[in-house]
Amino acid sequence: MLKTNNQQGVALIIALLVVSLATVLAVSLVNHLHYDIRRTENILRLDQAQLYNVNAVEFGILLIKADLKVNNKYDSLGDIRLFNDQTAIFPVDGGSVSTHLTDLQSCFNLNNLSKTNTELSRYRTQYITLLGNLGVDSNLYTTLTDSLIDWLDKDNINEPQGAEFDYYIGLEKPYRTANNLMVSPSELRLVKGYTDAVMKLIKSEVCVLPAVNTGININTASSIMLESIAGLEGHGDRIIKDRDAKPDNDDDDAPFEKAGDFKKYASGTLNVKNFSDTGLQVYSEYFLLESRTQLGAGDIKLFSMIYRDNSNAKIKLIRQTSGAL
Ligand SMILES: [Ca+2]
Ligand SMILES: [Ca+2]
Ligand SMILES: [Ca+2]
Repeated sequence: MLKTNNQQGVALIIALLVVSLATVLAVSLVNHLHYDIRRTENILRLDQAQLYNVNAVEFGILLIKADLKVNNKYDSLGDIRLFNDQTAIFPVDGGSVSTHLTDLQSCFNLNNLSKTNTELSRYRTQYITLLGNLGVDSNLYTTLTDSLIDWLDKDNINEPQGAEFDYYIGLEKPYRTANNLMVSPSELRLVKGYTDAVMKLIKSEVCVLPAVNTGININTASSIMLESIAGLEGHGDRIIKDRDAKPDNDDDDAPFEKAGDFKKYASGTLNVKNFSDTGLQVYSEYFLLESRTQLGAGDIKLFSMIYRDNSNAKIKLIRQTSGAL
């Protein structure tokens, strides 16, 4: 009798174990199912967001094209603002899509310091003035300029205060010089002398375009950038007041619309002697279009560098990244 009771007890424990195991399995299966549903949902959301982003870029490109073909033949900060106002935020089902345009010819193109640039010496002088305007220590001017020229030039021969292969290969974590045009301004951090402190001072005014000898748009350049141009020292704020189309000044209160208008203005209104407008222009051909889609938990950003040929409004998508450009 005792033996039978024991057997019944063991059978009951086994039955309970089986039920518990089955419950654990069932819960685990349900969890997996929930997880799979969530994952599929996220993948679908992400695909949807990516499609919205592609459309946002297409829409942005259409507006950039229309600005030249329909709106005007020059580019001012007013044009950029108008673009950004028009494309601020579009509500979509479950989220929003937005685009933001930046002019890439208001900044100093680091690739202009390439030795393939016939205007190198002028850009070298402008770069040094710009470093000074941005508050960089004057003891660093030559090192920062020479090492950048060495980074871009094909040879392995040092500029007087530059750096080539032998310098970089001796570092704790060695690497080679690019000896080529830069692809991204973040590459500058690899070049001798470009410390965090220097980068912080200059990053807002420098950029990297996939070409050399690209001009500066005097309708969009900052006061600091304008004052780095030979002859315009001390005139930055005045130029900004005169081009902004706000009635706060009597002189030429509108963006400069044609090549030559600025030269007349600098020589006449600003009274700059022997002013040269080489490398200055009233339009832009390189733009950065940032598109963003927020959908549920998904937040997708796309940075597109866009080239718009000023002669025929043809558009070329130069580079696209999901991080910073
Ligand atoms: Ca325009
Ligand atoms: Ca080199
Ligand atoms: Ca060199």
